[in-house]
Amino acid sequence: MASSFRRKVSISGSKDFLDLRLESPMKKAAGMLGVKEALKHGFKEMGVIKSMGALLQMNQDKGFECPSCAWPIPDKQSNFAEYCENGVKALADEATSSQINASFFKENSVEKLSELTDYQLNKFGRITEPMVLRANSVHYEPITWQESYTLISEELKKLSSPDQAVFYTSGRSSNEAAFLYGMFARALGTNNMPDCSNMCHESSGVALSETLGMGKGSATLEDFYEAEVIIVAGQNPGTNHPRMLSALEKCKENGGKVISINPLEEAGLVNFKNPQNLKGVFGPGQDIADIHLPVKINQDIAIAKLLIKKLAILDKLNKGVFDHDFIKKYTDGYEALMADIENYDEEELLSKSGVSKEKIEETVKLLATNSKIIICWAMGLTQHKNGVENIKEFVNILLLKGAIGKPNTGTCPVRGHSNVQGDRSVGIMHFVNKDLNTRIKQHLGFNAPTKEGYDTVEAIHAMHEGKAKFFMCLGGNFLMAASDTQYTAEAIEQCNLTVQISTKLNRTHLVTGKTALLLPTFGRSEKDIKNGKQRYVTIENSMGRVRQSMGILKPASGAIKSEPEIIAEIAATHLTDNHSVPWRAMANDYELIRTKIDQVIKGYNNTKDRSKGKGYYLPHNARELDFSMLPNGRAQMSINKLPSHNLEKDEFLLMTIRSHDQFNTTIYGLDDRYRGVYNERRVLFMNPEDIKQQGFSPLQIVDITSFYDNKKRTATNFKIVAYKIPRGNIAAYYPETNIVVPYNQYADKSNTPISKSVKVKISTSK
Ligand SMILES: Nc1nc2c(c(=O)[nH]1)N[C@H]1C(S)=C(S)[C@@H](COP(=O)(O)OP(=O)(O)OC[C@H]3O[C@@H](n4cnc5c(=O)[nH]c(N)nc54)[C@H](O)[C@@H]3O)O[C@H]1N2
Ligand SMILES: Nc1nc2c(c(=O)[nH]1)N[C@H]1C(S)=C(S)[C@@H](COP(=O)(O)OP(=O)(O)OC[C@H]3O[C@@H](n4cnc5c(=O)[nH]c(N)nc54)[C@H](O)[C@@H]3O)O[C@H]1N2
Ligand SMILES: [Mo]
Repeated sequence: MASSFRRKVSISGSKDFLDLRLESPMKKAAGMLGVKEALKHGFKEMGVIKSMGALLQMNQDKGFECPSCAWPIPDKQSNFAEYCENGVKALADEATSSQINASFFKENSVEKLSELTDYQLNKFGRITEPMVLRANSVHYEPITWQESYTLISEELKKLSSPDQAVFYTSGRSSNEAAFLYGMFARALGTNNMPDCSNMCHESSGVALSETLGMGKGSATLEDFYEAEVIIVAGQNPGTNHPRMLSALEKCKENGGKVISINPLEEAGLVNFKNPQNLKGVFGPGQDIADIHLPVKINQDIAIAKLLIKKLAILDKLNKGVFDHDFIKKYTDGYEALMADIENYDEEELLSKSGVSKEKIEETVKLLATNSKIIICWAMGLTQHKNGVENIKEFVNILLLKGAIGKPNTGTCPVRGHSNVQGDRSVGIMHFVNKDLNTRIKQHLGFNAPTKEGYDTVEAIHAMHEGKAKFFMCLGGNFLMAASDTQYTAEAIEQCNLTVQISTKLNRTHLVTGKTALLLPTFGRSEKDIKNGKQRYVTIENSMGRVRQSMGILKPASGAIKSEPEIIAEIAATHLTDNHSVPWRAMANDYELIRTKIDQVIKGYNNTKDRSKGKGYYLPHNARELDFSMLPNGRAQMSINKLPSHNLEKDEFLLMTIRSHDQFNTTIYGLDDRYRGVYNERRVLFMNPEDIKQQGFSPLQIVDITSFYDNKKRTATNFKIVAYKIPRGNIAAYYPETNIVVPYNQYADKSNTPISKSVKVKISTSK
């Protein structure tokens, strides 16, 4: 599909089918097969020597943090191999020996490249020199670093207000890079800082802030081991956070129980063969989920309400189910919640949830008799219109049980990108924090803007309307990550200049503003040497622990620069050396950046020393049972409504999910091994009864269409795969399906796109 700009670039690439092969979905995750797959991938991309060298240093105290997910390494680390199959794939993808340079771009126009799939684009390998796409050209050509900084500054000077500039951040950047980047945007005068978490855990951030006072999870990894019940809702750890399975396994070995709430029976939650111990390699593996609740898409609130209702009845009969001392001492809203739950009918909740009565009873029993409870979740809860309320309802359960701020309890929004939490902590956010602005004035010497900026959906809208003209991205693949690919492409193409600080080629480099810059940077695994000294950066994991990361591999090219260096040079060029922030000095010496982070960012303290080894935990109010920042100084129970979708007979709820062979928009391979899908991504998972009822047949080729605001949005060419998924629900991979997610449909309060519950119809492809 061509976009409206004069460059004829495709927003989807080829939709030709490959040779799809189907097998039964796997019950077991990882084990030796996982290790074999990982090494195969690593050796192919990086070569044997480089792979082994790098793997020995990944997630170790003196090495680098895995660039894949944000799951923490154990506080008391025992495994010499603290990585997983998908971590190895992420490393191999970054440390690949494939490369592209000026002659590649001379041969290949952006128009031609855009006809390829995202998988093919990523396969070209690392970008090795700065490139520019001039206004009337379809070929990138080389540009010097200094010329690119000047070009950026010239464009910034042309803006009539700093608010015409937008600065996006993906979650793989270090704290040091993100801090400089956020402070540069503010020094320029704008809070337009959308970031990937707007599309991800923003709903968690809002829900947790409103109920518990801070937008981060409270459980630590150590809490997992002796928890009595762990609920995993809307998350696929076997693929997306494989090392989490080791923690769940440990909990089970200590007698804990795991409950999975998911429309799909994901491998890993069913059975896990831990490749890091002998039992897992040679034995039968551990069954992880004791209870699987196959919820219908977006009916988690129905389950949570049903659980609360049944627990409340038991509590009345036999005191001790709820923690009344805790409720009295620390919470607000108990009576209102109990009154509201009376309005719901058990049978109705049960039928909405799609889960059997027996399984609900089993779950109620576990929750009634245990109090060390942790609730984990990811995109299956956040990416809905009611994403914030989904999470608040589960927080209600924890508060009723007094399962907050005590050992082996708490909230666990499992973060995606390896440093997405750190980026937010050190100042990447679109809203205004008065305290932060005061400290910026005090320690960095400038007045930070006081007007709220654009988040992701607002930024797209502003660009589309021509209100934003300059768009810079610190990593990521904005076009493919955002919803409504066609609309987002049109938005980006409205810009005068788009700037991408990136490691590898992706579609956002091809669908660009009038002029585009491609600035190549180091990956996490690469050595960052300045004046003969090897430097490290810091990362914050999903549980709020800050730790050092030092790359060990030779950089992909001598012509690429570190992220802090690129940002500092842009800032110094534009704001000049007279600015109150010593940009260049900070990029020369990261200790200077860390000192400023300690001064400006609350909770960061003596990071230089404390980030060594296992690192240090940032303070968390809920861990201390301090709710003084909330109304009445108490944690807030909340009243949340049931969602309603009113589906017609031929309408389905679509969830857009990840395969086992991708990291977000980076497609490593074409298999989804655990779900039994090989060599094809354009598949649509559908219940066999629905296939029959709609008059389709398995492997038939169909289009998926959504109808919102009187507009049809269609993703074409998907093969139907019969799959165990609730009736009325379908699933297909992201980002191929983003085209049907409307830009203006997102969660209340958090603006997270509704990527897990898009109302669609299915039709035979023409
Ligand atoms: N290998 C690998 N690791 C990754 C990533 C990756 O792409 N690849 N991405 C990283 C990022 S940025 C993130 S945010 C995380 C994402 O991690 P996940 O959130 O696990 O990723 P998704 O594939 O989006 O899966 C969502 C899960 O929610 C379920 N689900 C969908 N709708 C509902 C619902 O309404 N209710 C419930 N209960 N469940 C539902 C789906 O069946 C699926 O199992 O992973 C991170 N780690
Ligand atoms: N429909 C649908 N849409 C979704 C989702 C969904 O589940 N469904 N999930 C959403 C979620 S949870 C997220 S987090 C977003 C992800 O959105 P993004 O974070 O924007 O996307 P990624 O695919 O992670 O970005 C990959 C690109 O980052 C660059 N890169 C990789 N490593 C580095 C590095 O170290 N430094 C720099 N500077 N660049 C690097 C590479 O060029 C690579 O092509 O997508 C969201 N979009
Ligand atoms: Mo994410």
